[in-house]
Amino acid sequence: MVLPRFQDQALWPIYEKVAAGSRLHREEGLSLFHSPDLLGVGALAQMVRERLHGRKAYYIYNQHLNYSNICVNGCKFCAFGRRAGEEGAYELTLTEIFAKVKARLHEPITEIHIVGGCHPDLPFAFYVDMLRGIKALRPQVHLQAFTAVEVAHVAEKAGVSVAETLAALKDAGLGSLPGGGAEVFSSRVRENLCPTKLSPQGWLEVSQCAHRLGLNTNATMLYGHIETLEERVEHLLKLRAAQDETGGFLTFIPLAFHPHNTALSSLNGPSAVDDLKTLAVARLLLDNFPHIKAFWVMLGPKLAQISLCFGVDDVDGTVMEERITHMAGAQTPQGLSRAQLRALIREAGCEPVERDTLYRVIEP
Ligand code: V47
Repeated sequence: MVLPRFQDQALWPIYEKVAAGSRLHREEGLSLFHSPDLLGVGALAQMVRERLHGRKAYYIYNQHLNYSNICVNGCKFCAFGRRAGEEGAYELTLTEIFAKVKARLHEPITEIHIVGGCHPDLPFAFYVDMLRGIKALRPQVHLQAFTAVEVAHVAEKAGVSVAETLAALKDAGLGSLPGGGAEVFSSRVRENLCPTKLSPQGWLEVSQCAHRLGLNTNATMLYGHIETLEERVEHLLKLRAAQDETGGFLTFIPLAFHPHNTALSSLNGPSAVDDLKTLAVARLLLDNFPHIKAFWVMLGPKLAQISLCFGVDDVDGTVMEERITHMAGAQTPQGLSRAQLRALIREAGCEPVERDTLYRVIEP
């Protein structure tokens, strides 16, 4: 076996543990974040990525659908959310939502990713009817819908438990939950940026409740704003502990903060080195997560491509219409074609594999 070369000699003890398949701890997570040796950290993450997935890199043919941006939370990092009645607030009707689905029925979409805000007064039936109606139009599609924050909000408004809410949504066609709304599990950060949002404990409870009902979920971390590296490591360790208990997380997606049009517009957002290191450290600490995704819409296709050499095995999908990141200043395209995704992956020395939401292989 060829030994990696490290500029940072402090990486050697971590290498020994990664080679042995041993679990890394808090201090090792911090050493990785603090290491100046980006390529060394990336090489460690690649050892894990290649052990799990070889040269495979996944993508999906998906459609994003943001049904409303009206939200009671008013998070400082968000350029998408609006209060009801505020300029720029929107709310699609069921007819408009179904029209967006109908407009792309000719495409081989396998997943519709549905996210909105915490709307103050949409009735429970709206969410159920939306899922049922989309399923009637596209029976085979997987609906990855509503973050844990939205689910808790809908449950509270309807006066029913989270378990009952998830069961009703599952009955209407819900297939899994996207990973949004986790932000950073730090009370210091949340008191400052999103004091009224569902707590970290609440976010984890909804996710674990979904797992117990047989629904997979994803997990995210919004980084590159006011959080510390210690708080990032804490976030990853909390996710890892939750996954040890219920095992239903499929993918972890670090979300690179985009400051434009937000209350934090004086910040710069993360650097490319920070993006790559965060993905690599996530691959190393989250030893019980099958997949690490680089969401190309936030990172840009070029950095998402490079990230395939830093522990990442998934670049998300075709997308086609994305509002959350673009309203916060993303300069990336609205979508990528299947051919573009495959070329991007192949050029990074990986084998492109089209997947469905549950990572079953699709032959294109
Ligand atoms: O919950 C909000 C984040 C999330 C900003 O599960 C921001 O596969 C950056 O969760 N800059 C929504 N991020 C997106 C999301 C997601 C995306 C792609 C795939 C998956 C998945 C999940 O975006 C929000 C919030 O955490 N966000 N504002 C911003 N200014």
